[in-house]
Amino acid sequence: MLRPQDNRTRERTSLNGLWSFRTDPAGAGRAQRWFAGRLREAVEMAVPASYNDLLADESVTHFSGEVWYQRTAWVPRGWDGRRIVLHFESATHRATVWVGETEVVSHEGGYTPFEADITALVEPGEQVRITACVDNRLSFATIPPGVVEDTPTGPKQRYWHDFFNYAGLHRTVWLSATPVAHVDDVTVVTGLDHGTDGPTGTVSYTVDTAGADGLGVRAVLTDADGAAVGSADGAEGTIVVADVHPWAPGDGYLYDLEIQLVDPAGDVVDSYHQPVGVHTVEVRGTQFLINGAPFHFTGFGMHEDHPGIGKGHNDALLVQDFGLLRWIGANSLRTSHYPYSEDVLDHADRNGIVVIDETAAVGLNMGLGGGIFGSQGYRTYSEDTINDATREVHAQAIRELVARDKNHPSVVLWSIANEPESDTEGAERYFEPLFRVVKEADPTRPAGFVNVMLAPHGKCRVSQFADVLMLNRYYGWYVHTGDLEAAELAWDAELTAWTGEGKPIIVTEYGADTLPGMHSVGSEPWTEEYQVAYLEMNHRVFDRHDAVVGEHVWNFADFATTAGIMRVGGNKKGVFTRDRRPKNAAFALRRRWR
Ligand code: GCB
Repeated sequence: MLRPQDNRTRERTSLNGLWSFRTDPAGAGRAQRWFAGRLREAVEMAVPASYNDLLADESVTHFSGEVWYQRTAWVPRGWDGRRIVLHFESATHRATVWVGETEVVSHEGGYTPFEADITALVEPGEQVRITACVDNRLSFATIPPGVVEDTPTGPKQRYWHDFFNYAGLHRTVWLSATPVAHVDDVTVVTGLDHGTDGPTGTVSYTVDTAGADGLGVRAVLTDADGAAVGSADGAEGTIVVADVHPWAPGDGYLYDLEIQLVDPAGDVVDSYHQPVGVHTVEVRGTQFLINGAPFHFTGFGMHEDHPGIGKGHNDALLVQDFGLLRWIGANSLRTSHYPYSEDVLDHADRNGIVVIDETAAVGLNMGLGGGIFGSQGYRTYSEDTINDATREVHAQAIRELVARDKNHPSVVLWSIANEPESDTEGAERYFEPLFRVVKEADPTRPAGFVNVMLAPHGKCRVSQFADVLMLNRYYGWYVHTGDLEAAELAWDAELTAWTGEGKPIIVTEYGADTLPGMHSVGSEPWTEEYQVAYLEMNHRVFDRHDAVVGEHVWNFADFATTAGIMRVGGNKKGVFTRDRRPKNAAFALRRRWR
């Protein structure tokens, strides 16, 4: 599946804006065929946005179940004879879509795109009714997992991850047109040879087409100024780029690879433009190499989270967040804990920000938090909880993530899960096949998962499968709280043990909750001074170990969570507040990273 785009053979029109919306507490909408006509008793809802915080209505904020979105759209008159596609960049966590009265697609998973060919159902120049039923419920058959428990006050959604279960249509919905004979997919792999006369690049591509009998494929590469660089014919090929300008951290240089479908007369029937960053990624010993040079990750685990819009994508806020990343000297981010909007990845590509790309497999750990983040009394891996069916859904989530993001030069490492239970036999059995899935989907990039403190070195049974060790550690916060000296000793000892694995280590989370404006001359948790001292302690530990090739503070900004006694107005480990004002720690990090 390719993201819709405008070019000489394709058009797209955004369906963002105000849709009709209503919750369906009784779950009656499907049986009553709410898609078959105008959505009754509806209010207006913004797309893209989470619906939770926009209506000042608790029953919507904490709604669990199906909600309905509907709008009409004019199909452009010029689209006669074209293949017309309805494309959702995401619907959290699953959706069924109707065009008129016809069900056209269902999709599981809240953070990857899906689409339907609706050519047969629409008439160019006429209006069409689009209805989407979006379900936010999590179960043991979803990624992330959750459970809806029956309680005396009704069913309640519980889950094991530490961020609010925002839901809705978070990203753009497109109506798009392509030629009937079309480019269906493109995969690009690049190479670099550091010769004595300057670097030479290779751009290898594979193209899938549909309805294209009798047509040929041509690939044309141009540089950022539009100058021709090279071309190749055939559905697979390699273009050599002499004196290449590599894509590198901090230098988001992109070439344009135009994939053309050409008829025997040489006319272009379909075209797709794929941005290409020529670079290489490699793990060698304890080093993480980008373009053959050791790379040290500085930056954050982030969230798609803003006041009002929740997990809705917004370009202005994207630019603001990346402005702050640049200001503070961050060269990278992790898409904790789900695939982010494709606009984020495009922006990272263009701005040379390196990305660790994560699936939504978070909270596969029922022992974590002692029930603080969710429900107690479950075993993580069992027939009734995380089981073979969950693993199938997880495998599909990995495949969809790689399929969507494989061509982004910013993506250098796949994270297939965050903090799963990883110290048990069940964990080993669960994860081994998933590492095969990610390697099969992308043999070119390293892959790993994010290890939790409860599965330290010597106990973790999953890190054996990972190319890179990603560790989340809270020495000085969740353990040795307020005692940074003891924390430093313990952390250093654990890290020393991990370095024996001979793999690169990225500390993917370290952080301390901090109330902005709270100060102390002593070593007092929750103060701005403590956050700074905590980070400095961590940095002393990292700097003693060459195998530590990355430091991602948790979190970039404060973010919304579910209610709990551990959270005061959400998670406060942000270096910036939720409205992006710096805490003292931001200046300390800026000094270190710049
Ligand atoms: C973690 C999780 C993250 C939490 C964080 C915390 O280990 O990966 O999702 O928000 O800890 O602040 O407790």
